[in-house]
Amino acid sequence: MIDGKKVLFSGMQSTGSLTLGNYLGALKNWVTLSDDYECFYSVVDMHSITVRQDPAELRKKARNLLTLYIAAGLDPKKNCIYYQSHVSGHAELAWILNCFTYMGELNRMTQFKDKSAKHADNINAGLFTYPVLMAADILLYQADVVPVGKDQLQHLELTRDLAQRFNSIYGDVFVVPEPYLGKSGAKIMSLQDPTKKMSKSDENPNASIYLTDDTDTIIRKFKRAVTDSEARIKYCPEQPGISNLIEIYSACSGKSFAEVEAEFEGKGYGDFKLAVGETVADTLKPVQTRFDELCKDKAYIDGIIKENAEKANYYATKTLRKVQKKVGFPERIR
Ligand code: ATP
Ligand code: LTN
Repeated sequence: MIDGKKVLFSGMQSTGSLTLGNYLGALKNWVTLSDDYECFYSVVDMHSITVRQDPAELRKKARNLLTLYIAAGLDPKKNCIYYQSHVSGHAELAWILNCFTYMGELNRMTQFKDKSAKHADNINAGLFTYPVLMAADILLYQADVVPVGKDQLQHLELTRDLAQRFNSIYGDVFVVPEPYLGKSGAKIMSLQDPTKKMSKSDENPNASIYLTDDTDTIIRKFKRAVTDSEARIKYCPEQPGISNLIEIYSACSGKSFAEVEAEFEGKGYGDFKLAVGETVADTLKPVQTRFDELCKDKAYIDGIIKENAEKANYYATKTLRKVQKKVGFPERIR
């Protein structure tokens, strides 16, 4: 608890450009939560280097991501928006937690299996212990809730296990966090392969809608979206492509699946895809406008980066000192 409010932590990697999946599955929900919780929203740049990055690009993407958090509606005065790499406590707690994590637990992580298949030439130890750093992110701020997409539930389960394991040895040190899954848009799929999630690291730019795509690009990508030949607009497992578009349309328009099906009853895929494209473009427009404005105000963004890193450091250090004491590290002499 901070000032009587429950604590919320979440983060996104600064790899690639943010997609509609990130927006509907994460960012949009974050904004609605920021009144009810004391929120920490991190740009997890330390996680990003588990796969090879170009340094200048990484720096730029991290800044864009932090700016997009604000453009999407997160108020940086109310929410702690900061770079993970500016708070050394993340790495320090991760090390300690590493010593409480079993190889078998990490071996079971599906994201590790997927990413090692994708980056077979660079299966580094950081990729393997990635979930431990994520656990450190969350536990460092004593977070009660963690909004994530379904793909991250396994990592959150590990975080809970680590917190409970640590607490059972040393007493109540960590809050055991709960996942928070948003109501709609929980998992947006690739437009080119609707059995795969839409991901910012997908090599095919037509598979994802980026938050910075203009209206024409958005409409073109939806026109090309892979669907089926059933020719009916119905949400069902046999039609993953169309179901994904219904999910997107529903999340952007606020209409239920049944309402969407009724609206497009008897209409063709062409009409539906155009409507989805237009609705998505309308949803993203205000975010894009605000992003462009914010990018011009360097001093404002710099100020937020500095202030919020200090705030994050304050809370992180509080937990870290407690943990260091529990595991038996010598006291600091002042
Ligand atoms: P990468 O391709 O770099 O692994 P990603 O696009 O999968 O990235 P993350 O940085 O891993 O994105 O995730 C940021 C947040 O967005 C997480 O909360 C995650 O659950 C959510 N998210 C990512 N992709 C989707 C998606 N397709 N649908 C819904 N939510 C998503
Ligand atoms: N692993 C997450 C990003 C992430 C995160 C976190 C999310 C890192 N640390 C802490 C929530 C809480 C991902 O790939 N989406």
